Amino acid sequence: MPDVPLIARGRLHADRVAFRADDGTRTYGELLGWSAAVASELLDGGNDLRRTRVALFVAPGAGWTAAQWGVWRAGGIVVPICLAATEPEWDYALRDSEARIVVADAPQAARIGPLCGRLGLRLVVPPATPPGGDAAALPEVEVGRPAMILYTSGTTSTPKGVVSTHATIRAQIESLVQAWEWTADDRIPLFLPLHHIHGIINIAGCGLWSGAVIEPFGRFDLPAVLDRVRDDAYTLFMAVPTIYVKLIQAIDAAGEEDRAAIVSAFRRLRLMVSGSAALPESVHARWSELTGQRLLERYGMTEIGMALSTAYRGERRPGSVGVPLPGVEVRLRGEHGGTIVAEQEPGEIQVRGPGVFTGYWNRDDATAAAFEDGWFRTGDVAVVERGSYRIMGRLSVDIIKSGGYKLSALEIESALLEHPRIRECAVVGLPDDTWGEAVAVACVLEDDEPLDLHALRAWAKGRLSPYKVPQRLLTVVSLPRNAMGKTMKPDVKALFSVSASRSD
Ligand code: MLC
Ligand code: AMP
Repeated sequence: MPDVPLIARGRLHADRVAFRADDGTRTYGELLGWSAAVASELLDGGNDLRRTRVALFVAPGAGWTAAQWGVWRAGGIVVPICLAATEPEWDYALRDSEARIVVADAPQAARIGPLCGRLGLRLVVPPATPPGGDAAALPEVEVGRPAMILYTSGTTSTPKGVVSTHATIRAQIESLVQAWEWTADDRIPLFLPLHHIHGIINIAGCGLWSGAVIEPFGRFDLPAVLDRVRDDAYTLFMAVPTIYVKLIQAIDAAGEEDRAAIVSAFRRLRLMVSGSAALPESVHARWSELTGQRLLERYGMTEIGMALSTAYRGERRPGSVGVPLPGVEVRLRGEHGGTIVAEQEPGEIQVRGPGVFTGYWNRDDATAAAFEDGWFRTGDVAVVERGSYRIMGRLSVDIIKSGGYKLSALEIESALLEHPRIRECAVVGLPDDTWGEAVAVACVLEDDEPLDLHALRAWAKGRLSPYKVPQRLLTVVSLPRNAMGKTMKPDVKALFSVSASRSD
């Protein structure tokens, strides 16, 4: 019986440790038994889930993978859910994906249970440890079957579900395993969330494919991660630029002895990678000066996996995201059509290859609009500079990247407009040394009373994930609009710099 690719790979490493955590280790063999038990429970006497959407509401770790593999082995589609999101956001993802089942560990089940009840969804709480015993017969799952739906915010006011198949996932993983020379001797920390590809594909997916050891953290716990780095627990480290900024701050603040131990431990890693947002050249330079590590920078997107990477063996120029990864085709498209061939001429990055997603869930129009002659339109603009790509920015002003999370200004605006005192608002991303961009909102109020940022944040945290909540607030008499009445976002950004220089 053919297995889904990642599970077939797991069988090659059955006796090796897959996850190491405070509460012990789990081998690949245990993951196989555990996931078979999850699959049996999901099937509940049936023989194939036949693409049923199963939402995953499980803390990062071996239990998460057992659940993911269990859904796959039962023939379902995994919909990973952001644990830090709010109930309205969970409600949206569950309804939009037309999920029928939610798999949750016991602590998460207590949080999502009431919503499952209201939506009439089956809640499955798998065993907390790998059980013994026989599993039911499992269906044959073809590699072209949809495997995962990831929600991504973008140029629409509601997130879209990005559908990938087992074949897409295999292609995304194989490309990275080859380019970055993953082996079964690798050990990597996993502190990024498991509802985005950075954590799911680049870290967990590649690690499990290779038979490596993954060390999960519930969140980015900086002191705990640094302790394990000092223990030489890892060979690889993958993070977003904000995390490197936070690590630099921690190292700069450490006493001399600690600092020497930390930097020499980082120096011993075989590879450190940055991605999901632009790595400032100053951070690249400072990290290299401190640890001797030249960060490998790569560029990717939920819809395509990773597309560009600087060299594992070779040059890693600050500001550059390198060249296409194995199996990925990249072209730059000019403003007026036509493929750009000249260096230094900007164009939209378009991508083609087996790692590209199959479409947005239930959004044929959005899917059609996202492709041009079979090439996926990323909406990111780049130039080629001395043979490698440099990202210049995005075509849409409504997309913000904060700490590696992609946020939609439109989605945040629509939530903020529900505030009883906000008549109009415009959300923009402002340059920020730690977060890359910080969410800022300019508001026109219903009355003349001041609106306090802390109060607005507290209110918004009931509606939006914490990382979407504005960090800056400006109240204005009117928003800058063009003759068509459309808000002019560059002018909104300028309002914040005027107000900052006034308060200097
Ligand atoms: C946390 N906070 C943020 C934030 N993360 N604010 C803005 N932007 C963010 N990204 C806020 C919290 O709400 C909290 O506010 C305060 O900061 C401290 O929270 P924290 O939880 O202690 O922060 P920390 O753990 O340090 O989180 C930072 C982070 C996290 C960088 C670890 O944001 C993160 O995991 N980012 C990575 C997301 C990711 O995986 N992106 C990849 C997408 S895939 P308060 O008010 O409570 O004090 C993709 C494709 C590709 O992009 O190419 O990879
Ligand atoms: P997401 O849609 O969450 O998968 O985020 C993908 C987006 O992150 C891309 O479209 C880029 O805008 C951005 N991104 C990812 N990696 C990089 C990078 N190395 N440099 C600049 N932007 C990046």
